[in-house]
Amino acid sequence: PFLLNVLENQKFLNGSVDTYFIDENPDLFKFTPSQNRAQKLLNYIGEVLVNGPTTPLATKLLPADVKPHIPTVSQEYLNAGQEDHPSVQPPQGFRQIYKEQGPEAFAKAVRNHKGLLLMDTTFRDAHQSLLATRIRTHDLLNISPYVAHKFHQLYSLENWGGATFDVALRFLHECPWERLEEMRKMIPNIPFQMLLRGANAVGYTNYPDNVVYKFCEMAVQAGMDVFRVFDSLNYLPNLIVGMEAAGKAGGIVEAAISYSGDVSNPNKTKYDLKYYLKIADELVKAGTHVLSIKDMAGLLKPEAARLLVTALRDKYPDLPIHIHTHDTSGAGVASMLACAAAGADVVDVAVDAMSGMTSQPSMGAIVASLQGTPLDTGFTLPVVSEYSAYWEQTRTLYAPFECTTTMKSGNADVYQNEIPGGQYTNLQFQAYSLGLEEFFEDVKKAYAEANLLLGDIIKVTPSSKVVGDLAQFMVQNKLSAKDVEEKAEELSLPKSVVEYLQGHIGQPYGGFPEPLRSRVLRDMPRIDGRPGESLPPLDFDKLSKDLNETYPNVREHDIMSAALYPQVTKDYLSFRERYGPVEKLDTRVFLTGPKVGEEFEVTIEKGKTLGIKTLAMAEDLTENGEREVFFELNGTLRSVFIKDKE
Ligand code: 3PY
Ligand code: ZN
Repeated sequence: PFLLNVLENQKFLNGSVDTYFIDENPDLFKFTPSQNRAQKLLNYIGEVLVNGPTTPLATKLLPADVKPHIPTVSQEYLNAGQEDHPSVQPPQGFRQIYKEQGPEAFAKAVRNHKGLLLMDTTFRDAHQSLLATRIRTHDLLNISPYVAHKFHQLYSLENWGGATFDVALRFLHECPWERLEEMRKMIPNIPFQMLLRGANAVGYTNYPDNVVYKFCEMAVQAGMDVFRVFDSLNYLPNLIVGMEAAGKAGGIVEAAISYSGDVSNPNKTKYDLKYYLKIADELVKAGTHVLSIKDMAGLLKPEAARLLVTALRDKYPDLPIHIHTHDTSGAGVASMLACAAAGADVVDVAVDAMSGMTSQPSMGAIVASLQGTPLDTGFTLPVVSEYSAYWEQTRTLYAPFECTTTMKSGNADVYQNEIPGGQYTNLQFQAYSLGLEEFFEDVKKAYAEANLLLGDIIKVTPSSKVVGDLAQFMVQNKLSAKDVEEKAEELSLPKSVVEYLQGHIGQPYGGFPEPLRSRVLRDMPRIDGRPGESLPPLDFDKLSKDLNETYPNVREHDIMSAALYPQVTKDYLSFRERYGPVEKLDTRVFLTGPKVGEEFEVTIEKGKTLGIKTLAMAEDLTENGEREVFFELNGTLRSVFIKDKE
């Protein structure tokens, strides 16, 4: 069916049009296809079949042709029949305590708990580190009932924030807010945790304060509970904005200190125990409910873990301590066991099939190691293994994004270069896809030099990008650290480096490097305090008006997405309008399309399932350069015309 736009025009419908109406409103007389979701999805599939993937695949590997086995929750649950609204409720978890009694009671319950608690990062950091953040809502929701029923003792499930927000919109063409709400429906009992980049929210740059506040408010409404708040320079004013935003929204505030250096090495003096204890003190004063150490590069060796956690435990006997790490060197399990022994309440793990290397240490390994001890996690290996088996199969759907195409093992060289997990994977990947395997070795060395040039800074999104950009610049231009220092005035350094030196992301501990800063900036403007302080508040009403003028069906969530990622969100809205709910497709079909002759189902809403069969593609193009693709949709013949871009 086709609709004339004019039939929706109020002026026209009121009859108050004059003779100029048609000339002044040519758009109203264009035909716009008003398609249903099924037809849009056929257009999407046709597009992928004719022109290839709509999201760039990172390697030549293709998604496996498997349908991951979803483990059974329980017989009782199956008997009740419904997967999305089971009448059999999952067991109670820590979320009930938080929702009924508030964040302080939650913190107390965590602290009083006897065994070691776990946060499962499988839904966020694990795939951010191993699969370029590409895991789709579809595959998360399939396993969600199992998680709710079998992992109800988790401290939390990390399933949002960090890079997931951006990647969902930009590459997966799906709404991060809907993902959150859908997971919440299926997992009512386990606290959800997100990574909030302080004043950068889930972006790469400082936002006006009102954006950060509203973002947190909406996140809590959509089902978020625990906010791990960090700042990429451990810059307190930025951290505090994030903490206040999360706290005001009613969330559980988990302020995180990003870990760098090595507190077990007396020669590494910049980030010593005193440094961490001082920040901890500030975060406690600022009212954090839980204290977190965020070891984003996996530098916290077992002995350092023992020293740091013991010191924090002694100083704050009543405060829950939660440790995050990456297993890049291979020492992750040992370190998390050391943290537990020293009195940490919670450590981060990823399910076995999604663990190791630049991801988190293995859940199964930690569970097994503590079984029968006073720190027993309460999980059993068969349950972990079933969960892991699902992810082992699911992971093969994401073969095009596998870090293991290039990364074959852990590497303890991370202690020398201090590259965060996700960035380590990215840099290696980049080097290999440029065909410059040795380039990665050079970049890693340059990364360490660039870090020292910039003053030995904390490195995590976005400060890690500053160091990474400088390192690549040095390798590409064959510059030593000394060259950069001496030629700083003539070099056109990466934008991120210049902006960092201007103070755009905050103030580094120990100050900016001199004379480098003055040489680079000369008379350029500098920001001395908190960057967000000088940004005018975002006008949400105006943004809403602008979006509604161009896009139909704009929702409140889309407006917030646009506040954070203006262009990415506009592209997403256009895509959604054209291709419908692509997040409902199976991952292989979404990425590379079905095979000709293949039959598959898509459930677009509860009780509404489409049966689709791809019949054929026309050999010849039409006069307009379009290719006809034939389908059977619920038994009826349909076809779509797709512009062939070849
Ligand atoms: C992120 O900011 O996304 C991170 O995971 C930092 O470690
Ligand atoms: Zn991490």
